[in-house]
Amino acid sequence: VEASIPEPQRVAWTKHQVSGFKDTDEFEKEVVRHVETTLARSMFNCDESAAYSATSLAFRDRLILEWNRTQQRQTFADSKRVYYLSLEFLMGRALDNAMLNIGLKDVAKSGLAELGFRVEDIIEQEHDAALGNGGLGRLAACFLDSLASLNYPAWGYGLRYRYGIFKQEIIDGYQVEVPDYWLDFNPWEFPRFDVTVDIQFYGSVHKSQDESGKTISHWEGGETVRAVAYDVPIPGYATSTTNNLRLWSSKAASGEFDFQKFNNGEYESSVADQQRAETISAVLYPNDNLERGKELRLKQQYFWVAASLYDIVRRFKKSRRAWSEFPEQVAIQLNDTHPTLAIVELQRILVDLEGLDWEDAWRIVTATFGYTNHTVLPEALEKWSVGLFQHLLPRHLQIIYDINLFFLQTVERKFPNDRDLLRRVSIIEESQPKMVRMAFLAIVGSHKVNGVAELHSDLIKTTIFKDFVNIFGVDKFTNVTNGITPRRWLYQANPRLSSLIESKVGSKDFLVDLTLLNKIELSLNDKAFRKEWADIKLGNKVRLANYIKSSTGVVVNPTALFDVQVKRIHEYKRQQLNIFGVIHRYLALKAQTPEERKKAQPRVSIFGGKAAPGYWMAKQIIHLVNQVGSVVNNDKDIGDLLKVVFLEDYNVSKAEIITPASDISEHISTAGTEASGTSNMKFVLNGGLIIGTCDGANIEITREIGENNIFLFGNLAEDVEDLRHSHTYGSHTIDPDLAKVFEAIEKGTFGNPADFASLVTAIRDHGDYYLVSDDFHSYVETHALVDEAYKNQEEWVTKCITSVARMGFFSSDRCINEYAEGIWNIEPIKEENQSDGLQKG
Ligand code: GLS
Repeated sequence: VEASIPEPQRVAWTKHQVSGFKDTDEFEKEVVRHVETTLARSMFNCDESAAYSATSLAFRDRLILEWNRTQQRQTFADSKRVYYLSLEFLMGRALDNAMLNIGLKDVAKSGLAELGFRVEDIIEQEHDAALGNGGLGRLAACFLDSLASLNYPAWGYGLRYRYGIFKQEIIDGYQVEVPDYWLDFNPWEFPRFDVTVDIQFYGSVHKSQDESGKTISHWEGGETVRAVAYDVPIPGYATSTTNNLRLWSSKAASGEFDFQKFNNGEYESSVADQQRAETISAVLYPNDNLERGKELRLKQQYFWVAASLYDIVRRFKKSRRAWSEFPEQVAIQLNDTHPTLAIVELQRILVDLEGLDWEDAWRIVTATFGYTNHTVLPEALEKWSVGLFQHLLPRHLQIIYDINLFFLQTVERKFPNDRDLLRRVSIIEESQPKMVRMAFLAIVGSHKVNGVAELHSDLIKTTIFKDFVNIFGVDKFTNVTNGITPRRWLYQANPRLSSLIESKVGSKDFLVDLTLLNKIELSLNDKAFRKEWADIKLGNKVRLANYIKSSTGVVVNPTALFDVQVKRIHEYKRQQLNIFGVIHRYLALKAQTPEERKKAQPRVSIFGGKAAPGYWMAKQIIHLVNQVGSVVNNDKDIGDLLKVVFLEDYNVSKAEIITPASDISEHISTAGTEASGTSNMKFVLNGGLIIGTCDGANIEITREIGENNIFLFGNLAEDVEDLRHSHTYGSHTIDPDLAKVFEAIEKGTFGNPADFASLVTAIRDHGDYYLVSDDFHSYVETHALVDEAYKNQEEWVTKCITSVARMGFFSSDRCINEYAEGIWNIEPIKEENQSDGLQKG
């Protein structure tokens, strides 16, 4: 490639090669240049927002240089890449992360100080990139950080939503949704107006025959929408590798508007096509663990998948390899079933457009894809009606039918005469209306299927995908326990704890090999270390207390036990169990004499999380938490013994403040329902303990840190079915303490009882599907143990240090290495002369 550029040109280019800033002086020069040119401002009107913009642009310039080099390096290396297809990437803020990953935060700090700004204030200016709902989207973001940090050639593909997850406001105790318009100024994306793909929808299929008599299908779409690429650089930590996240934005393929109509004065309809096209990437569906079957959602899925595959195939074709080598060059991971259409689309490209035989194409397809399942909740498993498919993607429906036919034929050969098995595993559910079962399609079209924690991976093999284990063999199914990136969730979120750990480990290497944390266990009895540890926790709690005061007006005592549950609001996650527990505590305190109360352990119960806008019960839970807060927080008898707060608009940047400040956090889902959970890992890594059920990754956390360092309670997954059955068919007696809580609610202690009736009756009268009553006693008792344990601060700190020391396993680096080896078969590509994971800056 280089040789094709004439010498004089090459000299000119090399002479002017741009290099990024390296020291404070060069950084300041870049900031001032951006303020004065890009932003057209000056020293006299540079506020914090402008300083943020200029700082980000300076860092972005640096990132993009490394991005270019990385892409060149990976192209020259010509080895296998992985493409991570995810409808959600919950990135949060980028500036702090970029500064830390490239090792130039100190440079920025001193440069900004000289220009009159505090780096912390500048970081605060950034709007979160909130293109996700919760754990699934944040996992994708952690994976991108690990992929880059480990130098894997990897791209993320997603949608560039104009509106990310809504902003949550709490008004009179109720959730109100406000649009999140985050694109006003986004320095972290590069529009690629030259990288576009036209995507078709609707239309019809007709067949023709080629010279050899082979039938060829032609799909003529009825609508075309253009996908435009926006690239977001993803810097690895302590490496020059900067990977790409490509997000697609939709616009009208026919240009801005219809000139014909415009000239005729039909102004409104002249822009209608444009608006219709732009609607596709306009909003993120705000549901976590729930699928609604809306046509626009299926359109989003196909739009994104088709654009991404076109891009991937285009890149592959440049190498002029045979199609059979495709799986040696390309691995595609399906983050949940949302991108399952990619399986069908690749088969369509190979058979209809490239002329491969069905079997050859299918071999390539199945060798390329891997599918990660993230939930067993039935309401979250995607199904699309055959009618909708027929209308929107007629050719894809035909291909799905063919995939299903060939699949069922192999099943029939292996298990002759088992009609019920065929019915159970068919990709088409013979219901009214008929439905396409996307998870089954994903399994049939992938070479590996994985769950996200051990229990979850076992459950999918024994319940929802049991038949497929019999059909394909157990080796197709595997586990990759989730992880989190220690760069954001320790180094960035908890800088003081991170540097204390660094002082004991002897370097920052634990940030690239988290198992090195075990070295701090040697300092368990070091008095100064323990004191500093406790001071840091208190400092983080003071910071959160200040935030609680400024955002809710509630004053909390930072020495009280901070009890946190922050995550999406969902009945299966059981925030209702938590708030009923809080009410129980309140009633118990009220019943005590002032003397008795003196012995009580003061607590602050902190809640946060969004409810899907259409999820009535979840909204009731939020309302109840707020109502309980307004009663308890103003009760003179109670004072600091109990405070209850609901933090508005929980998101990634708030998690960075909340997580380091918790003493205990709640991971209390009904056993068997939370596939993994990842905030449990974040809290323990930040020196907080957890109370939890034997569910998801809690189980593996327990195994790593030891049973003495976690507060487990409640029924086991294996007993859930029987318990549910007993509620329906036996006599469902409510736990007596819970009954008293209901009594207080129904007396109007927390406002109009009618507002909370559905929360009570779900448990008392409608089968208590989530086993709140069954687990209540054990939950309350375990909280009493937490209180007792917290009183012995020495022992508490021992538990915290020991737990952190043993959390090495939960790095997303470990997790990504497992995917790379066991599923993708890819190798890292490092810059020459680059040593292993050592900080450059
Ligand atoms: C989820 C699960 O509910 C979480 O338990 C899991 O940690 C996460 C990432 O694997 O995926 N599935 C889902 O639909 N939303 C999630 O957060």
